[in-house]
Amino acid sequence: MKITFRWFGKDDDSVTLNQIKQIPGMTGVVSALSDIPVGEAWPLNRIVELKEQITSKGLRFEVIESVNIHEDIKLGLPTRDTYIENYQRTIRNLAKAGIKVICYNFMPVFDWTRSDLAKELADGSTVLAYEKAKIENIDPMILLDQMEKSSQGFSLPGWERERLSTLKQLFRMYEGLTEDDLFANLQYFLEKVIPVAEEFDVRMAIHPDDPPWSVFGLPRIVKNRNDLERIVNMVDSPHNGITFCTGSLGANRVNDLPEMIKYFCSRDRIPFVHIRNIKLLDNGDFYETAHRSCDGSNDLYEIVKALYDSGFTGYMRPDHGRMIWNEDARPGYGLYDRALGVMYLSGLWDSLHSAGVPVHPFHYEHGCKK
Ligand code: DNO
Ligand code: MN
Repeated sequence: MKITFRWFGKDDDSVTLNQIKQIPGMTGVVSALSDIPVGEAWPLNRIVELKEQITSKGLRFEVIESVNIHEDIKLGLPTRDTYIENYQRTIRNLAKAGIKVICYNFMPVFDWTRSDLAKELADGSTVLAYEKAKIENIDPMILLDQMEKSSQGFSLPGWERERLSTLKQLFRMYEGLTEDDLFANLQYFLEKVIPVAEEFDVRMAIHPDDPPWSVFGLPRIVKNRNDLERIVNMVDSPHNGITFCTGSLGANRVNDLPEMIKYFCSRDRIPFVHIRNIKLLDNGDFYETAHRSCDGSNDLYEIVKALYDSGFTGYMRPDHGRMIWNEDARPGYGLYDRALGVMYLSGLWDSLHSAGVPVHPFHYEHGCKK
């Protein structure tokens, strides 16, 4: 398991590479060129420039999160072919710069969704939270009309006022698009990009939907074992893989995370893992917690053990952390609690190792045992 840390770049992150480097066991950072508009090809010189910033601190840069997918690809519009060609160019350029894994997601319109970015826990820390009632009673078109009439935005990521007209248009375009249509559009994309990923030996790794159910009436197709199985079978190649995000998939109780890890690792489809814990409530709401198994509903010991027993050699990053010790950082992405998460996760890993659980032979440098 290679321990990594997400970094949003020197202008967009309060956490520095010097700080990240001091976390024990840290091998590298996961980053992206977030200023390049979605759909455009990433220029090689920009990738190399970012890589040099990172490697000059003695950290590796082998995972991208994310190269986002243009909505026209998700919608299956005729213009998708140009955007797919750009994506192929990006894959080639990333490979030339030594990138091994590209994380992406296929969620229409929004990335992750929460109702609260700073829910206060009993110890005074704050966390991201999802209250079903707050999200699921919203009719997006009514909300957008209200936003248009007032000068207010809606205080969730993705709902910024500047995006108002795009959002209206996008919601209209997704009307009538079913889950099967979205699966077909993902398949079309994968059939074009996986051969390039194979040729350049880059692993594509789809991130699950967060939360793993439909929000605002939009279709979502990366929610559970069946969805993931369908996706990895669309193009049967280890280069068509998964970012196994325990916090996203764990919000659906039906998902048996250790079992899914063992299964998808046995097919060598997990090059990258996000590990975090969440507390699930009986009504389906959840909030994020510290990483320990006893703090939330995910059994992180069983999750790490499943990875360990699968001979996992891929990349792992702690996912969101709580905001603690008065840190002022991007919600979910402070230094302190994610660093504590790293220590817990590596403690679990090391304890398995010293208990003598056999290490399996690895057939792939950046994935799971075959
Ligand atoms: C949340 C993250 C996601 C993830 C993207 C991957 O913080 O896990 O935003 O980066 O969905 O494309
Ligand atoms: Mn994640």
